[in-house]
Amino acid sequence: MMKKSEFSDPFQKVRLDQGHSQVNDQNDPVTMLLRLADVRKCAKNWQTFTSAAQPGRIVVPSEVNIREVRQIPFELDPPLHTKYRDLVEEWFKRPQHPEYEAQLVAIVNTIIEQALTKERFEVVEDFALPLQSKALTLLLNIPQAAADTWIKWGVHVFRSEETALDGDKAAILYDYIDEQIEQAIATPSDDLYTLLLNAEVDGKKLTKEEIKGVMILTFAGGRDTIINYVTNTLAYLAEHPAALERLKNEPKIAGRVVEELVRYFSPLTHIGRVVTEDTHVCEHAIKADSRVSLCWASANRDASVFKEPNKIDLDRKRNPHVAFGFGHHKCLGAHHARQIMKVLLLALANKVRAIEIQDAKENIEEWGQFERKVGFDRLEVRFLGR
Ligand code: EMZ
Repeated sequence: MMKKSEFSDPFQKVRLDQGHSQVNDQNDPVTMLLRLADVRKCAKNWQTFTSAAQPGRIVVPSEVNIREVRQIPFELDPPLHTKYRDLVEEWFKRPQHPEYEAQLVAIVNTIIEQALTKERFEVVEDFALPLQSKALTLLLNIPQAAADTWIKWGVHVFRSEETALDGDKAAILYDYIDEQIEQAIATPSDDLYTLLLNAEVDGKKLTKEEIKGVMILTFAGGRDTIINYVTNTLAYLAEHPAALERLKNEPKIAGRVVEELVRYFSPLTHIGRVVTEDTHVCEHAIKADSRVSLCWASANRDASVFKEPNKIDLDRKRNPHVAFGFGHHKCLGAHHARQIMKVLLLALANKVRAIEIQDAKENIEEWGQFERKVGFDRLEVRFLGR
């Protein structure tokens, strides 16, 4: 039987044979690019593979029917992309500061200690979601109590249990952000909203719509991805208690372990681009105005780059994965995500001796012919303390 923490690679054969695959998405088909070299090449070539398409169209599944706001800097190309990104680049590096890390350690320790008092608990709702939400208050630099509201929204901002794309649900986030922007105008502080309100591009203040675009991305981009990462990590440690021991005895390997786990789990399967002119990828013709996707999850199992790609190797040295994307659009939240992951691994290793999986329901995405496990809808576990 396959282990709960095993994530097989559904793309392997097609990646080798063809390198690409067609998938329908709401009648706006997508050519998935599956090899690491191609994914990188296209990620760099924004002239031919644009992110500045109709808002929502570079996301797979497409969000064009549920939103009009452009997410910034995600849905822009250089040179404009660079100007907006520069406004927030330093802010998004704050997670590397020791004070930020210390605050994160406190959040994570509290959540683990609470979990240790329970007979069993459900990881997605009762561990990963609160962890992600509370950590996000640090990134925004606002009081931790704000997380209570966000936790009520559930795992994904644009998707719900009932529908893959849920406009009503998105409206909750949109209204919330509108309100927060008004509040920051009335009462400036040292949070991300105020930073954006004071920021200028080409000598002009950002519009409220642009600020909203940055904030939506901040809320949506690091939500289900972090939650998947956290949940999958707990499943992995449950089935590999030796890894917990090793992290306890050799905390300095934590950074490397984070990279290997994120490569293996690839919490975000792919991101799209819209093709601006007729072109070719792996000898395959792609028409102007059609969509491609850069399949990070497939690229991260490319055997021409990663030795034994389907194995989690805590000592992997060469690991040029693209789980956080590649090139000028590479994940802005990656410093925050990596810090969460590292802190989580070390805190678990210090406090938890073993994790028992009681019950699990896998979350399987369907992309045309591919079925990809991305995480869990539900994971019931028990922590055994040290
Ligand atoms: C978009 C995307 C960004 C999209 C880096 O990924 O994350 C998805 O979860 C959202 O649905 O709108 O923000």
